[in-house]
Amino acid sequence: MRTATGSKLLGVLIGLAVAGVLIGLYVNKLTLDAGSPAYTVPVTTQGGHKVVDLQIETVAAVGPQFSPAHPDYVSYLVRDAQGAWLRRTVWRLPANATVHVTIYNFDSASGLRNPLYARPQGIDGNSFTLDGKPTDVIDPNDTSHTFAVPAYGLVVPLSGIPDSAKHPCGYAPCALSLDHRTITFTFHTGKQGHFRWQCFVPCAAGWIDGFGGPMQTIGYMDGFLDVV
Ligand SMILES: [Cu+2]
Repeated sequence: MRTATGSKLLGVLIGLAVAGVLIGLYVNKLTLDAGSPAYTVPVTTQGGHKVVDLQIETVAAVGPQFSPAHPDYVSYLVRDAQGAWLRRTVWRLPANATVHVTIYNFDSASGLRNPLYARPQGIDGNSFTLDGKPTDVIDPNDTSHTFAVPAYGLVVPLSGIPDSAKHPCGYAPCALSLDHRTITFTFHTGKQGHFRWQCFVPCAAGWIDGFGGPMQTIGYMDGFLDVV
């Protein structure tokens, strides 16, 4: 009797360990599969202080040019100094710097699961500009994506384009002549480190709860700030 219980327990423990390892391998695969090389954001110095200009676009479908394996993945892209869009979501930033961010969002709204994120936090003035207008809260249902850096207590909700938009972007890169919203804000990096950033809107259409695929793969809706 005792031995039977003991071997049952052992069986359960082995089963749990195997499941844990498999989950770990799966997450590791997702992270590395479409992992992103780092993009070093150019730095300027103003009055002895480091300043960077980070330009990003968010798109409903990344397209075959950037991701032949997953053209329909929702994604972030970064703009380099020459104006070219790159599918890189690991951004190298200087420590103790001011970061001016411009996000062009070409996607429509999915809505926030947690309405608290409709109010920006962790940015200068806890306010951003939305199409040029100072904004400190949006309707949670209008949210398309968020840009969030949990280690900084930073979250910015990105308003979507209306479903009735006449000139939506198909595949990235999306030209600024197509329908989009423009969001600008400023934040500051502190000490050196490797900080995760991510979207908190369940925007991955076709995945369980909208949180699979591009939402859990580095290089689409997630990345890192490499603060050096
Ligand atoms: Cu998103």
